[in-house]
Amino acid sequence: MAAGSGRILRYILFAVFGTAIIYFISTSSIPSYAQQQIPSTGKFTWDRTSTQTSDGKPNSAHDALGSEASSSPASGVPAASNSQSAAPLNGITTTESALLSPPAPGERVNATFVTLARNSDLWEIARSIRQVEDRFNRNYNYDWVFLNDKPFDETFKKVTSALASGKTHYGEIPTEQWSFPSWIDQKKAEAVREDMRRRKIIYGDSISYRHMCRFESGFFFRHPLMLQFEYYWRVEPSVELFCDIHQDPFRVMKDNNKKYSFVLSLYEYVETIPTLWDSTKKFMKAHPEHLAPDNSLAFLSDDGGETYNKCHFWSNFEVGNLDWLRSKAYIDFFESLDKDGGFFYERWGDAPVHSIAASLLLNKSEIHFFNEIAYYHIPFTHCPTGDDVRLKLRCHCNPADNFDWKGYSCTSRYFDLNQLAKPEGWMDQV
Ligand SMILES: Nc1nc2c(ncn2[C@@H]2O[C@H](COP(=O)(O)OP(=O)(O)O)[C@@H](O)[C@H]2O)c(=O)[nH]1
Ligand SMILES: *[C@@H]1O[C@H](CO)[C@@H](O)[C@H](O)[C@H]1NC(C)=O
Ligand SMILES: *[C@@H]1O[C@H](CO)[C@@H](O)[C@H](O)[C@H]1NC(C)=O
Ligand SMILES: [Mg+2]
Repeated sequence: MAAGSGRILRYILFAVFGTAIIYFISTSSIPSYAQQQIPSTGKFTWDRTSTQTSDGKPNSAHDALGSEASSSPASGVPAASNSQSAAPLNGITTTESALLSPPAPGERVNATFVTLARNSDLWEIARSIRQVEDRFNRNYNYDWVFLNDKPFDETFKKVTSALASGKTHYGEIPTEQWSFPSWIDQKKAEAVREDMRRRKIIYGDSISYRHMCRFESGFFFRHPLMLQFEYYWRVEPSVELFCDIHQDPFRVMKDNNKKYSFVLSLYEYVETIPTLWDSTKKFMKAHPEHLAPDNSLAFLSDDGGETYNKCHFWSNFEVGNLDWLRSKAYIDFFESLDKDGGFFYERWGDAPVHSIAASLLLNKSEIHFFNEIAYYHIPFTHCPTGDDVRLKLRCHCNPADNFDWKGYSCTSRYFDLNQLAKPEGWMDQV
């Protein structure tokens, strides 16, 4: 007994002492410049930022399809509840983030980040948002659209709104865009999944992965929340950015008339798309009017279009033009593929679908490679070739990890096809 209460006493003393130390550290470590910046009105800088994040433009489109018109808990009252809950934490106040990281000059493009995610992806997408913000968006404050086949929960909205510097929007996906179309034979689709499960094909037995790929192929750009934008940048959970981004990628796209862009390219896993090229050829025959005169067919095929070489741009990173995806050419392509059923009878990914579309429907000059955006999505890294670039942009990727010039990348092909000079030093990385 005596020994037990002695231990309890020690715990209490330790806790009190520890709390005192933490209090001392937290109060004494506020830099003096930060204290000077605390507005005397008692308003904190995050009151302003959370006002921005509470919801998107009050637009009737937000109410459609169960998308959350107001991301703040007090629905319909923009600017309200988020800031109230953000009471100053025990003497820790935000420094004036706008002063530390002032808005970049120049006009913003009509653009947004877009993320498809589940509530359970919260902490993985939080990492991605933080990196995108630190490396770029904290000076640009572009909006961020989150889409989900289920309603986002309050925690997801609270955390992501706090991390994003622009307005955040949360939307639900209509059921018909996340389910089997009427013409799909469910028994046949089930047999395919069972077969792919036995053959251990990645995501081969997953229904939700197929809905995801179909949604990213044909619907995300038509969601009501996306209609108000012209350009998008897709961000997935657990991606990394290794360099500062000094040039607004949306601006690069717009000013140079680019419609689609990539940082990594590779060969697709053929088991997932055995008949995708047959469907593509059918489309090309039916719609020759949609093929761009100066297209990149040679990126996709080594024999003038007879067979597909499996090259595709990796679509977990994309900066692209939404109006192009909403064009008749793209929609006709998607609908033609969708009717053929390969999203369910095989496991067509949105990466080859977007890539084939970009290569056939766009002129070569409309597809852009962002060398200066250093990026990682498991298991591949794009680390910019060129020592100068990496130092100037304060990159922290290891150039030896760069995938661009390795044998399984298609990026060399893209350079050759477009007669672009490869960055100096590429030969050392082959
Ligand atoms: N809402 C929702 N998002 C999903 C689902 N499955 C995947 N995603 C999202 O779709 C994207 C691709 O999924 P991911 O698991 O990263 O696939 P991978 O990159 O091909 O391995 C990510 O942004 C995921 O958060 C799902 O069932 N529901
Ligand atoms: C942004 O682009 C969308 C789609 O093209 C368009 O409908 C909208 O009017 C544009 N908004 C502004 C402010 O230009
Ligand atoms: C591609 O370029 C040609 C001229 O070479 C032009 O007529 C055509 O409109 C362009 N197509 C697209 C999709 O931009
Ligand atoms: Mg992913």
